[in-house]
Amino acid sequence: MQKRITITSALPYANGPLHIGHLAGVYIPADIYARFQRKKGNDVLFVGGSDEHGIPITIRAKKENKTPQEVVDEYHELIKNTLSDFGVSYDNYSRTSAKIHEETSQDFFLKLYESGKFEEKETEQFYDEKAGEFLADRYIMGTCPNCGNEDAYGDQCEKCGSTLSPTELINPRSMLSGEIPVKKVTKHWYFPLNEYEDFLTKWILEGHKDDWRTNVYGQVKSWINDGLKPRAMTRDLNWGVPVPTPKNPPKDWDSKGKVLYVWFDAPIGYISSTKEWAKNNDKNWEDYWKNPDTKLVHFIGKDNIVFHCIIFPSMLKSHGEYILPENVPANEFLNLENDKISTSRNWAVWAHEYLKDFPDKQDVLRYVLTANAPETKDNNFTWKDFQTKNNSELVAILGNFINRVLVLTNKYYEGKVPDATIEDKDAEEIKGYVTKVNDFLEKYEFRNALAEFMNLARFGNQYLQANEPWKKLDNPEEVEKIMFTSIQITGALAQLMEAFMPFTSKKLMEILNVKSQLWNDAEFGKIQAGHTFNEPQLLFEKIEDSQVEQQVNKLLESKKNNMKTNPNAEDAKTECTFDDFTKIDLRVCTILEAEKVEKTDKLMKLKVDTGVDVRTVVSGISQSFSAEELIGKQVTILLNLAPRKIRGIESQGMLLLADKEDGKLTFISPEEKVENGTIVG
Ligand code: B3M
Ligand code: ZN
Repeated sequence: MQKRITITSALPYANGPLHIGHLAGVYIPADIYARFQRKKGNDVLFVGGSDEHGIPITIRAKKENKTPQEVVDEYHELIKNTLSDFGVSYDNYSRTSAKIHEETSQDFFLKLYESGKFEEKETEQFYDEKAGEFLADRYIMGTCPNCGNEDAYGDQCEKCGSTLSPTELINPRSMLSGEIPVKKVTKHWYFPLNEYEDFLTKWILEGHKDDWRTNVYGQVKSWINDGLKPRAMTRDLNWGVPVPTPKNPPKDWDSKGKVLYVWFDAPIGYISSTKEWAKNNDKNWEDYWKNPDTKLVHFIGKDNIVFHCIIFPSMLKSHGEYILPENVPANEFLNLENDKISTSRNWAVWAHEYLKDFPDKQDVLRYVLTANAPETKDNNFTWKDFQTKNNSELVAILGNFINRVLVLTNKYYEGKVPDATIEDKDAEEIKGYVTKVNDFLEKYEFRNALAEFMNLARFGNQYLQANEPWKKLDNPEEVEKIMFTSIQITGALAQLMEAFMPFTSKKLMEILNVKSQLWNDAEFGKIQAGHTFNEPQLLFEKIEDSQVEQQVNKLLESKKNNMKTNPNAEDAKTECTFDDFTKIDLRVCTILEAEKVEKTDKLMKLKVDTGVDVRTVVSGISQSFSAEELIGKQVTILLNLAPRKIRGIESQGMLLLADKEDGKLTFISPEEKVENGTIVG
């Protein structure tokens, strides 16, 4: 019986590109599940979109000296295209700066407001008098009370991971002006989460203790056991969905300069994305959010569990017309080369850059990120393992088996499937793998499902190796049976592959000249006698050491840059020895005369007293100094630089200069007057 399933994936902040952690944590598993459920013949709606509000956006805007809208416009496109390039098969990918989202989240807010679900509270919030703005938690920095990290944020300490509130910070300071923030009274609308503890206990702790992942269940349990508190669902910010004014507002209503808390509006983004899709496809969006027969599944990372399992469901419950998620299969985090992926430290494999370096290898990354998925604990991605999984699994097991079957079918039967039958035991074996893959996918266990898919390929290799058709050519019937069986395994692999590696599955189906089949099709994966294949092609190719080295070096470059205290500093040159250093002769000298070199815009001809002699030096300093101000300056000269002709003038030596931030030059000079000829060393 067909089911209706609404599948959502966390809305990535449109403040930067996606990296492999996003793909592994959320988007690949969500897409595998959506493709699988479509293949099961279910009515699937798979929606996503960009999360375009919130502090991460405004921080990026400030950093890049852009408006928040400019930031989200840039990254929304990049993210949307990247997800599409990786085959993430959304029915709709929207954005929370869209009008339909503003309307949907404002309507949701007003429904709760008008049914008296909010508590209005005046509180003191940190306010930056210099910037004239209230400060969101993330805009306040200070010392973490738990670990002493002086750059902890008002909502979280990234060093020790503790969740903080601004009042807990020691020596709080504003990220906008650096000033010490003051406390100022402001009113906000609070959602009384504490009133939903019983509902959440019954719905999750009792109702989902067996089918929700332990990492999710455990986090929800500890949140509930710690006691839930009312949470402000509005903020004093100038970027976000404006707090709507009710039809008959109270006299003292004042929502000026206030917006919806990003975690109030963002999950509603799933609903607005659904409405946008429904409008474009002449569907009824409420079937996917309000019909109790619809199954709702949220794909997220572990840092979003509280919002998707406690806050958003309580909002939906409070609203009263919505269904609740049946499961929230949150992944843990993926590390990169044994270090936490970090945007700020550029310690990441950016998804769009991967596609530039490995064009047409989307499925290799989909495969590796699924095989290594951090489903129950943090896991690690290394480029060496990426190469190994590609070469020794995709090429050597899956690709090798399929290629042998195609080549032998071509060789023995000119690409035509022989008229034979498969033994029951072998048909059962294939069916067994199909069932295992199905059952694991139904339980959101994507790693195990992929492993069983690969076990079917292993079974194929073992079957061919054990039956060696190439040694039984004197028994054509036996060879026909062996090849027919191997072809059925290949047909099943092509169908099973679709959810995990859609690009390769499409390519293989073209070679096999078959169509995508529904999972419960009695002929699932079967290829009939007499069917003709198209020309075989290799499905995978080896990844060379040099390709891996290139990627590892990219990361090492990042690591080196991360150590730089000044990101603009040039990399250090190769090491020199002390002997090398003793070869150069640096001296203090005094400029006696200076004149611009005719018909040049930078050169000055200088007469300098080096203590050893008086000599001429040509230097490109006339855009930084006037001739007058140079006279009498004590500067440093590289005395024993071989003389060279510059615009016809012999220049003997080189003055030491440094670039200033304004692009002008400054001399390297002794702090006090010293004798000309003094050695610098
Ligand atoms: N924008 C992504 C994050 O926390 C956040 C998800 C919203 S899902 C409604 O990284
Ligand atoms: Zn800390």
